[in-house]
Amino acid sequence: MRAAREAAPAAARHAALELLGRNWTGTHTVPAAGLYPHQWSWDSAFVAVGLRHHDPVRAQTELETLLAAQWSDGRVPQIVYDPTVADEYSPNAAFWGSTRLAAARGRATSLLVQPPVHAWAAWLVHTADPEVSRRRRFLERVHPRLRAWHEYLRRERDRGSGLAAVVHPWESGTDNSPLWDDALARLPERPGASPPRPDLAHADAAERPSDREYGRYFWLAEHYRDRAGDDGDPEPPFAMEDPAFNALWALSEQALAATARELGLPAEEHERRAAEILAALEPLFDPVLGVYVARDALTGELVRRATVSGLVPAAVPGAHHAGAVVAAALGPRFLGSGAALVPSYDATAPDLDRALYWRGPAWFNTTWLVAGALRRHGHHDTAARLGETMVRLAVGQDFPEYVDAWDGSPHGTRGFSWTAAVVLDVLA
Ligand code: 2M8
Repeated sequence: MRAAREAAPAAARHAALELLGRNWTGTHTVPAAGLYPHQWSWDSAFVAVGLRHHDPVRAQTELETLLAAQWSDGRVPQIVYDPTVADEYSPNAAFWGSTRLAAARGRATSLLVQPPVHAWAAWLVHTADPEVSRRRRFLERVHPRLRAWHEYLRRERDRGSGLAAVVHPWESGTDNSPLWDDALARLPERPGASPPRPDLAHADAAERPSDREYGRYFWLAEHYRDRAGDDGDPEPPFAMEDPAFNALWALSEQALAATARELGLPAEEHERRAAEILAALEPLFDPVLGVYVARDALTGELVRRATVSGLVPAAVPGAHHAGAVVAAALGPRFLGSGAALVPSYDATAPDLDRALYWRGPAWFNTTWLVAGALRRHGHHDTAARLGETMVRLAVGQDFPEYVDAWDGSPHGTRGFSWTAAVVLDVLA
């Protein structure tokens, strides 16, 4: 009996490691073969966090590979294109043309960014095996790059509020979140043919953003590309302050403080910056919804919708309204709706879609972040239940990209790397 109980986690671990092994290219892990065949920024950070328990050197390499593609202005690109992979993802490297830009230092990358989880991931990777980390001088090597990345955000993306704005929905990582609907509706429809959609060969169209959304994504991407990714545009067409992006930035500043202490460098600057980001997040707290919401940096308007992004600040030590957010996570809009995992969007919203990407389904990385927040606030049983459910739904269904939050049925692509990484962390 005892052996049978122990065999299940071992088998789950084995399956997760096996998948991550298949998605490993020798230098980095692809989010999923087929749908996402290159290196993605925040995916790699989650992969490193899961992998650190089993292969700390590979976890370090994952982050080092990504950071090697950092631009001279400090940005860490959303996608690092693998030149050996056939042209099956859109937009492709040629679309962005980064290799013609001096700042990209010859690398084929997207011009956009993704949530700044890397300093936090690097710190977690270090703590999993400090000896091997010190021997490889891992933190010494990544620290200057991580600092430059945060400098980029502060210098180029803070429009005066103390928060970093995303200039494209892809930068939030929650591409078609309802938080972006109104801002996207202001953009022109893209004229001409609809953009290429190779993603639809790998996932059901009903579970991916629509052609209309893709038209606007491409319009925005072209706009940014035609300015060579210059953030100096006084009137950008899209600039949104996302609660999860900024909460994760604060968490990463806290991790940079810990990293600086480990390296014998001054840490106060990072502690102060983390506190400043948390303070700047305060106006985004919505007392009625009990969650943080997004703000349109162009109009100053709050987008009063409850999404999983608005729960993420509760995962950051020192977040001011963490208690209220935890209550909201347990309430009818999220887990109190009877959901097995944390839905990406308000369960009481009339436009919730249980199968559509970031408009309802549960994702493993965000559920894991919320589970961490629940544990931090004493809800150990609920956090443990979420962990068990994540392992069961991931391993039993070939590591889906996302699932129906209520019945657990799989959606999106399968063999998805961060789903496996989260499983490894839950089982560690
Ligand atoms: C999804 O986003 C990409 C664009 O970056 C796409 O839809 O093609 C998002 O879920 C994002 O958070 C994730 O990093 C990426 C790769 O897994 O896929």
